[in-house]
Amino acid sequence: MSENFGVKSLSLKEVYRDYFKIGAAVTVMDLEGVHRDILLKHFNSLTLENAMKFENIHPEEGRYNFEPVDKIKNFAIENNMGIRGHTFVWHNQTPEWVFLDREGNEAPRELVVERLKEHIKTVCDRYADVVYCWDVVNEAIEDKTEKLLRESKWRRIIGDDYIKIAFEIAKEYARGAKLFYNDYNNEKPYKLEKTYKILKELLEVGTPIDGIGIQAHWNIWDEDLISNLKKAIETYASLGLEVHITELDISVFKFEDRRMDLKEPTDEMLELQAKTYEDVFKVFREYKDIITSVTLWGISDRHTWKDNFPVVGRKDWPLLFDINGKPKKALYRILQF
Ligand code: HXH
Repeated sequence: MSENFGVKSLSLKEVYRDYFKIGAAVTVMDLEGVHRDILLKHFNSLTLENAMKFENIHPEEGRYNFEPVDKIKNFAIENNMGIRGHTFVWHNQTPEWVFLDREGNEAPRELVVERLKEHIKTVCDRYADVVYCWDVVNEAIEDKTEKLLRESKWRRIIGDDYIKIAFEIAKEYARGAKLFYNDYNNEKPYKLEKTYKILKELLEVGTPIDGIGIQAHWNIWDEDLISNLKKAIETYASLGLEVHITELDISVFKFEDRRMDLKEPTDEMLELQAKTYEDVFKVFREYKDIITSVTLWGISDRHTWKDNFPVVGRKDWPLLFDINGKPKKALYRILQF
């Protein structure tokens, strides 16, 4: 009898029912075929991998593209799922028009704030019945230099208080959905320290932030991961914040590794990956009073944004299901504990 006997029938969302929501990042294509079946069996939360980003949902002034978002919303409602809204203010995937006036010069502060308000109001109103939290600001913290805040058009035009302003606008229109600040590497000491500082200051001046999203784009070779993660969760909890794991995937490559020769992951990699998933989910369960949602950044290894990042054209295998949608070792390890 295989060691997986019995575990095959288990469902992630059922196994974790008393812990936290289990989410996946999706495109409309994922609502069909094998991915649909996986979503229905294992997940109770969805994030739109791209469709809600500013450049997709609001490509031109006065024109919104709601169609793919509505499809996913309807699928979520039909199947009792919630949506993690992603994202309003980000330095990437935001169209140029937001920052330009009618003459094509840099727009004044008031115009940019007004546009953000209209955008947040429109999107919040349309999806209020299904969205349980919003990534209000994504990736605002600088990670290359000693500086705290990243340079961006949002910051340059609105000023250093742009984060507070974005949360205040979201608070006004989000109708009770939780408001999150989301970033990557924010469990690593160098960025944890900066993030703690920024969030503490924001909270002290009354910014309505409910939680922090730890993106969790991790890999199987990081020996400090578990200790960093625990420290980060405790640090954020000390500020009274909820924690969401928002974009979990566990690459088989170290970030610096540029190798391009692999046609499939090695057995050693798959075992290390299973162990890493097992270890991080153990931490998630341990902190279930702080962590309220865990989202995988994709469904299966058939397609993942890691296929092109950080090495363009290289395949990666960072998720819980293989390229055919079959469960990997890693899935079984987090279903049985
Ligand atoms: C996320 N960014 C986004 O939140 C999500 O919306 C998107 O779909 C995928 C990933 C992760 C990310 C962050 C930084 C980055 C690339 C991706 O760029 C660098 C990271 C480290 C060092 C240098 C650049």
